[in-house]
Amino acid sequence: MIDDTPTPLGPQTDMTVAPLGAADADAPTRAGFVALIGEPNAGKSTLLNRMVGAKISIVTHKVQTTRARIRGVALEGQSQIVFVDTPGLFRPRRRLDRAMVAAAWGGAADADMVVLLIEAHRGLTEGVEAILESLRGHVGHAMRVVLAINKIDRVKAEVLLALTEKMNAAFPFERTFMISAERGHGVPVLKAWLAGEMPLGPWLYPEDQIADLPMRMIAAEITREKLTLRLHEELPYQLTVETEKWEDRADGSTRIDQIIYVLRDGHKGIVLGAKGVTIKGVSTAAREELTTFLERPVHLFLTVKVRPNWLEERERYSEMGLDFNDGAGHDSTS
Ligand SMILES: Nc1nc2c(ncn2[C@@H]2O[C@H](COP(=O)(O)OP(=O)(O)OP(=O)(O)O)[C@@H](O)[C@H]2O)c(=O)[nH]1
Ligand SMILES: [Mg+2]
Repeated sequence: MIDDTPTPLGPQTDMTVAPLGAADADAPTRAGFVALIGEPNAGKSTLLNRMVGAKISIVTHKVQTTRARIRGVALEGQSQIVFVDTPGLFRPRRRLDRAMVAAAWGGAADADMVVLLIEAHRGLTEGVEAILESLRGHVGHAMRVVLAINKIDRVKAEVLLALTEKMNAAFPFERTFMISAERGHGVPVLKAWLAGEMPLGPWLYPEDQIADLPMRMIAAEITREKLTLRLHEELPYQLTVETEKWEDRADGSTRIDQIIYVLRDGHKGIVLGAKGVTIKGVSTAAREELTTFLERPVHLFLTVKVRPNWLEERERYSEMGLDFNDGAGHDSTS
């Protein structure tokens, strides 16, 4: 349920902007990119999905779920807002981590507006401080940054006011918004404000387009979400899913073949589970979601392949929508 109840706001907040309504039909169109950045688990993908009104980006309770930039398109009055979901920003260790963090900063650099999401109950963490440090280098160089304090359903109002002050003392945010991406609180206010800030210009996508990534990638992401939810510890971070074949059949159904790449034989056994119970659960859950998404019956065929070096293979990165070369280099936080 979307709840538009305004939440208490601190300094530099803006509740006065009303959504652009149908009455503005003669107003000039606006269109632009809004990058959602933040620590892993901040709720970026949840917010993207809510802004767009459909599940485009996968969500789990675990960190580092999103791996690449995912674009979702939202309309608000005469404005088209292209939200760019990004991987969480953290201290990268592996090539994959570095490529993910580079993709996130790339998304921010290319956007008309950056929304930094933080978690209300965690506040100004070391990870957030590291992000602010990187952002400081960009401010004044055309990067516009607003703060969205997310998960306000988890804290009391006093906590929010104190956190707003602390965050705005630490960084010159243009605005502060308080939201619950999951429940919808404050999201319409943020959306309306962003809509008014988008540059004047023609829309970038057709009116009915809500996502800008290939269906086969969305399908692979759905399966990866189900795997991540069922597998423990490091395993979700050591596998990748690719859609190998896609066949829209004459009978109105779709056959999708996917490969799950894992690093070791032992991982394959865990992904399959005793008597195949794990992979069956994953397959059923993914097929159900795909059927809803595609609005047609789906036959999903999953194969698990051991590929000890997939984390170092260029092709795997292009399949994920990441730049292999971005993963080269040393540890860094930005
Ligand atoms: N209580 C509460 N939980 C939320 C809210 N928004 C998101 N979550 C939960 O936070 C967890 C992480 O959400 P995601 O949207 O996957 O977070 P993310 O920032 O995309 O994470 P990465 O892709 O790992 O960087 C999920 O369990 C969400 O259900 C919120 O407003 N309130
Ligand atoms: Mg995400």
